[in-house]
Amino acid sequence: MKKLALHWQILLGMAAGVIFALLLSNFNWGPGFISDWIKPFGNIFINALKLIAVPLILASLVKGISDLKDISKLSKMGTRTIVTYIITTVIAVSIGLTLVNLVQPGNAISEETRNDLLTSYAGDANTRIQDAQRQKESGPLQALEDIVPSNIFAAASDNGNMLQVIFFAIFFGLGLILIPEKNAKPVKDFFDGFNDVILKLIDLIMLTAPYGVFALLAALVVESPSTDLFAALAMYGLTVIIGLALMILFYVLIVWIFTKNTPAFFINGIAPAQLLGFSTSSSAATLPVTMERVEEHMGVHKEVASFVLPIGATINMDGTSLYQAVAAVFIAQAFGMDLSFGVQLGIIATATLASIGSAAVPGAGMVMLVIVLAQAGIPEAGLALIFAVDRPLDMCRTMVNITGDAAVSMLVAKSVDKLGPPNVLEWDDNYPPK
Ligand code: DAS
Repeated sequence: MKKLALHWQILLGMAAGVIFALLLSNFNWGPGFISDWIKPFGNIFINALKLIAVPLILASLVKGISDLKDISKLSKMGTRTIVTYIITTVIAVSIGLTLVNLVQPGNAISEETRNDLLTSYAGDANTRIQDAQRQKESGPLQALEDIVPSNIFAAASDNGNMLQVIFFAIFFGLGLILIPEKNAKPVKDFFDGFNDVILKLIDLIMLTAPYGVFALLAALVVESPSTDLFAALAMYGLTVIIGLALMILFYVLIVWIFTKNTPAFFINGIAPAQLLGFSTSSSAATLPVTMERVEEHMGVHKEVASFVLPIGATINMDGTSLYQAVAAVFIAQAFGMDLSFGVQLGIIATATLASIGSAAVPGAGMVMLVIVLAQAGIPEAGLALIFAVDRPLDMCRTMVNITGDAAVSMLVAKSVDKLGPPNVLEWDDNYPPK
């Protein structure tokens, strides 16, 4: 039988987890059996993802920063590309934060279920909540002071100091840019290789995802039999999807305004890449199709597309950053934490950085969410809530990541006069006609 694509396996794992737990709940040994013999596999899956977060930050940020050197060297196109990417990402995170504060999906959880959550995740939750309270009581610049680690190994070991690891990675990357090229090359080659290894590890971890989500959902059903948790998860998923849809609308509008290409033209142009991104959950796997669509059907000159899109596939993940903002605040709401405005501003910074650091492979955005939670003092235990339903959202946010890259490539092409006349669908080989 042809092997089922991974995302169908994961969706099956989710459904099987719920059905298995519901069936077992009819026998009174069900909850105990699942907690003792099934739930640990869900925790192993989560631990493996958390394990990979710090190495992923180091690898992708050091590589990303050192690659920036070549990019900014590439004259104004490089700077324009990076500035536009960062602007669209901050807009995405802001839309996510606005929506999750308006919809308040986490508050659909009853007090009783919230207490269940706090009890079953007591260790991590209480520590995080106390940390967050302590942070509130400390001085105005405490958050700034906490960014600079006094010991990188201590920072890397305590998941609570992700910004310290990010700070070190950026600092190290800058140092790498400033030393002579011949000395930097072996270090850059090391981090390129290190990055490849980490991406392979994410692939391997994601192979266990169907079993991990089976265990997570089975545990979720027996531990919080209340339907309000599932209602809250549904509201959370809906909030992410509404935010992602708003991002697509945003891209259609900016392309229409700045390049005169109509919404119909833009969507027809990018749709095949969107569908591939949706089904693979990987911007990297879709990149060749995104490039073909943008060059052959949306009028972007090859010189611009071959520069802007590969960068976008790795550092521009607007869908992911929006999802991370919604997920972080949802978990805080689920644990009854009201995040201060300052902490939410911090989420804009960490979600933007986390999406830049996220690799263009399935599940990467979920791994980097650990950073956003840790920095905001939100219990990582909440990951068990949303990891179980992550894959369908990964498919949607990857589609948005790709659409954002295509939109920015058209804006950049327009700004360097390398965009064909608007709304011309098919290009012959001697494009551009001048
Ligand atoms: N799946 C990632 C991508 O390829 C996005 C994510 O994991 O959030 O864009």
